[in-house]
Amino acid sequence: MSRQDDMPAFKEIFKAAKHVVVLSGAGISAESGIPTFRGSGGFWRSYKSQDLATFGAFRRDPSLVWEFYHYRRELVLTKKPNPAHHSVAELEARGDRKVTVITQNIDGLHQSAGSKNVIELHGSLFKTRCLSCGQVQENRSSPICPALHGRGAPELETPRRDCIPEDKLPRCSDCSGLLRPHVVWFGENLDKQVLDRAGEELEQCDLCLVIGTSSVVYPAAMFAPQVAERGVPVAEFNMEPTPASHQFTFHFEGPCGTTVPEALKLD
Ligand code: BJW
Ligand code: ZN
Repeated sequence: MSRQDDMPAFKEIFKAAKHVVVLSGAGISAESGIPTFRGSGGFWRSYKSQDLATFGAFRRDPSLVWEFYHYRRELVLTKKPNPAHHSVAELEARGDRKVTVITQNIDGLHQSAGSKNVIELHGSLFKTRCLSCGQVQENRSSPICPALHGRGAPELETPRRDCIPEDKLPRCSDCSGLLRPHVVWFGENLDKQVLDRAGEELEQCDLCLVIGTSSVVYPAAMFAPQVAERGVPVAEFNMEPTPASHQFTFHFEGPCGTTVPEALKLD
C-alpha cells in the first residue's frame, strides 16, 4: 500500500508536472509571524477572527472592524515571506512549467516573494472598496487614516475607547463614501471573474499543492478535492491532517517552511 508521505514518489510526479497549481491558506504565512485564522492565533481582543469578518459586523461597528483590519495591515507591513513562499516563487521563476498560485490569503506575501501568477480569492488587505461608488483602490498607507493611528492594539481595552466617528474612518477620494477593506467576508460571493480564472487553472493543472489551509471554508475547500476527483495528484502540506487529507495522494506533515522547500527542490 502506498504511503501518503512518500517523498520519492512525490518527486517523480513533481518532476514531470507541467502545470502546478498551489492552493494556499493562512498556514503558509504562519512562519512569517502572521496569525492563522482559526486556532489559538485567531483571536483579536475577545473576538474570534471569523466574528469580525462579516458585513454584519462592519455595519454594526465599522470603527471596530476597521481597527481589526488596520492592526493586520500594520502587522503584515512588518513581515517578510518565508521559505515556503520563496520556494513557490522560485518554481515559477524557473520557467520550465506553468505555476499558478491560488491563495485565500490577503497578506500579499506570495507577491512579495516574487510570485507573479497569483489569484487572490479573498481579496487583499491593501485594497479598499467604496461602499457608495464601488471603486476599488490599492492602498498601502500607514496608517490608512489619521484617526486609526495608534488604534487596533490586539490587547483588550478596558474600558473600550470611543468609536471612531464614521466621517473619520477611511473615505473615498472620489465621492467621500465610506471605504471597506476589499476582502471577501462570510456570506459574500467571491468575485465571478476571480472564481472563473481559478476554475480554469484547477481544471487544467496536472499537480496541485495544498499548503497551510484548514480546508473548511467554501468554495476554496472544494477546489483540491475536485482536482483529486479527476485523478490528478494532490499533495497537502500541513501541520496536521485536515478534513480533506484522506482524498489526497500525498500528505506531508510539519511546518511548510521546511516541508515545501524540501519537496520542491529539484536534485
Ligand atoms: C500550517 C502551519 C505551518 C499552521 N505549516 N501548515 C458550503 C458548505 C458549508 C458552508 C458554506 C458553503 N458555501 C458557503 C458557505 C459559507 C461560508 C463557509 O465556507 N463557511 C464554513 C466555515 C462552513 N463561505 C462563504 O461565506 C463564502 N461565500 C460564499 O460561498 O458565497 C456564496 C454564499 C453566500 C451566502 C450563503 C451561502 C453561500 C465566502 C468565504 C470568505 C472567507 N473569508 C475569510 C476572511 C477573509 C478576510 C480576512 O482575512 O479577514 O477568509 S474567512 C477566513 O478563512 C479567511 C481565510 O482565507 C479562510 C480560510 O482559512 P485558512 O486559510 O484555511 O486558515 P485557517 O486558520 O483555517 O487554517 C490554517 C491551517 O494552516 C491549519 O490547517 C493549520 O494546521 C495550518 N498551519 N501553521 C503548515 N507552519
Ligand atoms: Zn466612492
